[in-house]
Amino acid sequence: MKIGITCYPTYGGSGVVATELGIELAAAGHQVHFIAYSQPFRLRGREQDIAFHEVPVSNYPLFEYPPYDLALATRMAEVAAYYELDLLHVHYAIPHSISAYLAREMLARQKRRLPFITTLHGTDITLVGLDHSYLPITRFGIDESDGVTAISTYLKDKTIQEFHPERTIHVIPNFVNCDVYMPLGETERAVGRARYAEPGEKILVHLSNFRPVKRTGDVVRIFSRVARELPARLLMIGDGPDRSAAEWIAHRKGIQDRVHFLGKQSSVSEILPLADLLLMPSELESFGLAALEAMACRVPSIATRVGGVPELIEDGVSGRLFPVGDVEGMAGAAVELLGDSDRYLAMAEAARRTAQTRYCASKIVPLYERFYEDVVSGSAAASG
Ligand code: GMT
Repeated sequence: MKIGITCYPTYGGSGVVATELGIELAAAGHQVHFIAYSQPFRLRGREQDIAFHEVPVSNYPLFEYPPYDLALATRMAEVAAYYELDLLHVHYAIPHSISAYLAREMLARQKRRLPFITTLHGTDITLVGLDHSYLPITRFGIDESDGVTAISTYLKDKTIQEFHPERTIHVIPNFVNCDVYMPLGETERAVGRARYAEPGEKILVHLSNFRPVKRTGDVVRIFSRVARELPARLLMIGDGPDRSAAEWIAHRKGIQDRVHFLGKQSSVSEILPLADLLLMPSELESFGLAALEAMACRVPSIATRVGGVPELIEDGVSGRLFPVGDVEGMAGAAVELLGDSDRYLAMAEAARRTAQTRYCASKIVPLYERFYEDVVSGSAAASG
């Protein structure tokens, strides 16, 4: 198939899922065309058989707000016509589903068919979509899509509850390539860990776009309590608006030499398996992709019991879950787990097993392929 994919190409889970999906689809023999304002950051070096089409947005002085969604619609229609795309798959409803709708209508005038699928990821529904100025158009984008998927049952239910869409929403969970995200051998792991920690020190990791919803301040506070009990380091991967606040907390607590802010990393699969635990104390996660990537590397998470996270992590089995803001609880659980090697190993194994048996790319990507075929053939359930 010839598939166009649009996503937010910068740091963020929806862009990561879209990019990894494009990579998997290309590996399965499909022709993949990314259409976005910049090259998706995880694509670098892995772009074989994948085309990238940049969306130029002209900034005419009259435009106080350059109309990206219109430029995107134009580029989508062009790319679809020039490369004879079978369908468009857009990640994150706003504004991508609306641009795809416009592109589909433009092509319909040329008697060309361009169905589009919208995948809902999280704040497109729970935050941005619920904003009164975006709610009606988000619902319109969902209902006009030829197929809609959500990355967790939580998000599907939330969408139905808040938007009452006419369109059926299919759950296709996020996935991880278990051959890329995997535990390292003992020697390789020891060599990698030595870059960040002394022998005998534990390594905790956090991976996000450092937005308020991720509660990166809690990450540092949890770590600060853990570091009082045992020798440990914290790796902070990513960047975003709350990074400097997190750095400030680390300094204020006097643990700045134990907290390593690594910034945006394109190869997180090389860093995650070096860690012992991942911290994800988010206010809300519709899925929690960072936790899944860590689980595939045999790294369990200490996380919050929010959104779709309990679908991914079974508390006490493949990780630990706590209420939002329960810094003490999360720190206590981390210390307990890191001090009990039998329990830790059982949990780490369960985490990897969950990733392999339920969320491996080889299991999930065929669900997308089947859905694409249904949508292209017009047999996907239209409304529900
Ligand atoms: O943060 C967002 O809401 C946007 C999105 C993104 O682009 O980073 O994240 C969401 O999608 C990820 C990938 O499907 C999920 O793993 C995240 O849980 C989800 N974030 C939230 O729901 C807050």
